[in-house]
Amino acid sequence: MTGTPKALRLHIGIFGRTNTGKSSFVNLITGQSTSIVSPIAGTTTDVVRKSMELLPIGPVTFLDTAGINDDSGLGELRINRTHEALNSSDIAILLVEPGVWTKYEEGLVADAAKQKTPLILVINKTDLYVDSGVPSIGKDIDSTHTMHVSCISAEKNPAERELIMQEFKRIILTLCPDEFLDPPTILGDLLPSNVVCPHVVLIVPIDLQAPKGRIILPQVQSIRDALDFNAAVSVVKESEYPMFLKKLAVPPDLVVCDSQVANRMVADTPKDIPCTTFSILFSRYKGNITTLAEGAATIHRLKAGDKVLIAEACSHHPLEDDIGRVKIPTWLHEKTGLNLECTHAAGKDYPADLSVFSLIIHCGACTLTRRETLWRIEQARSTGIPITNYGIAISVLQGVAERTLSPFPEALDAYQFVKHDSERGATP
Ligand SMILES: Nc1nc2c(ncn2[C@@H]2O[C@H](COP(=O)(O)OP(=O)(O)OP(=O)(O)O)[C@@H](O)[C@H]2O)c(=O)[nH]1
Ligand code: SF4
Ligand SMILES: [Mg+2]
Repeated sequence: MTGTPKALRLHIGIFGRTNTGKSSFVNLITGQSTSIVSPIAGTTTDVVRKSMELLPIGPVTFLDTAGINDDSGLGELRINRTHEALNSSDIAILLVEPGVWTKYEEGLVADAAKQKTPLILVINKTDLYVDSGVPSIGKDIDSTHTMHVSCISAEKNPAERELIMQEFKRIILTLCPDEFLDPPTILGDLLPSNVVCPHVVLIVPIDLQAPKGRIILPQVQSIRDALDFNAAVSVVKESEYPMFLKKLAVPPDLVVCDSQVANRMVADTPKDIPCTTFSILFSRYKGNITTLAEGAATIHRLKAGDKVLIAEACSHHPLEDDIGRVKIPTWLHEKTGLNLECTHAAGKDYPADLSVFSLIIHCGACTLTRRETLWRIEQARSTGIPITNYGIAISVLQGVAERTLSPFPEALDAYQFVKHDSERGATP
C-alpha cells in the first residue's frame, strides 16, 4: 500500500479549532495512536500524515492538521501549513464541538466550497451532552454529510467504533471523487507485455438469450479494451471454439467466455492458456473481485436451511429459465445436495437487514455504478455476510473456479483459503 503513488491515494484533511479532537479522531479511524492527543490546546503543531487501507476505497492518507483558534496568535507558518493541507485534500473533515460555530468554521466551510472540496462535518464530544442533549451548531449544513461522534466513548466501547467506521465509510464513498473509484482495466493488464499484438479469444454463445442482431455491452467493452492494448481479438461461438483453437498456429494469450459455458471452455483449453469469464472480468471492473471470490467459497460451507439472498440490481422481466430465479437455485441444490432457502430481491427491494443471510449472490450489477456496487459489497462485508456474484458463483457451481480465477492470483488465494478452511470443517 505504501507503494501506491501519492496521486492515487485519497487525501483526507482533518481540520478544526484546537482541542476539538482532530488527533483523537484520526487515531480512532486508523486504529493507531499516530497523533499525540492531549488537553493542551495546540498539541499538534505541524501536519501529521497517516496512511492506511480503507476498504472499499483503497489507500488513503489522513492529514492531521494543527488546530487554529481565532485568538491563538499561532505562527503564520503553521496557519499556512494548514491551508496547504486543505489544498492537498480530496475530502476535508471539519471537527467541531457541539454548539460551537465561530469565524474559523465559517471560513473553512467557505474555503472548501471555493475549492470544490467535499466537506464532512464531524460533531465530536457528544458524550459531554448525554443528559442535556447535543446542542445544535446553529448552522444549516447538509445533514447527510454530518456525523455525530464521540472519540472518547468509541475508545471505551469498541462496538461504537464499528458503527462510526461504517458511517464514515458510507459518507466517504458518497463524496469520494470519481477518479479514486476508477476501475482497473477490463482485460488489457492480463495480456503479456512482451508479446507484439497479443491475441484474445472471446467465446460468445449465440443462443435464445442473446439479443437479436448484436452482442452485449460487456463483450463490446472487452473488445474495445483489448484494442486499446494493441491486441487482436477473435470472437467465436462455443461450438466452434475447439476447431478454431486447432487452426491457430500460436496459442492465444487469453480466452474469455460467457459464464454459462465456462466448464466447456476449461475442458477445451490447454492448461497453459489463461482463461476466465466475462463476469469475472467485470467482478473486478465493477467491484472488488477478491471479496467476491472469498464470498463464493462460502458455497462450500453452506448448511441445510441456510438463507441465500439472490439479489438483482434491476427488476427486469424474469425469463422462463431465469438465471437468478431458476438456474442458480437449482445448481446450488445440485452442487451442495442441501435444501437452502433462496430469497430474491430485485431493484430497490435490496434488504436493509442482511444479517439473516448466510450468503449473498448478486447479479453482475450492469445498471449500478462502481460506487454503488462497492457500497453493496461493503454493506455485506461490514455485516460479516459473505457476498459473491453470479459469474464467480457459476464457476464454483461448475467446479472450474480455480481455473477461471487463476488470472487473478489474489482473488484465487482468497477463494482457496476459505474453501480449504471449509474442507477442514473449520468455522469462520
Ligand atoms: N469528552 C471527550 N473528550 C474528547 C473527545 N475526543 C477528544 N477528546 C479530548 O479532547 C482533548 C483534545 O483532543 P485532541 O485529539 O488532542 O484534539 P486536537 O483537535 O488534535 O487538538 P490540537 O492538536 O491541540 O489542535 C483531549 O484531552 C482528548 O482526550 C470526545 O469525544 N469526548
Ligand atoms: S446484471 Fe444487469 S440486467 Fe441483470 S439483473 Fe443485474 S442489473 Fe439487471
Ligand atoms: Mg491534534
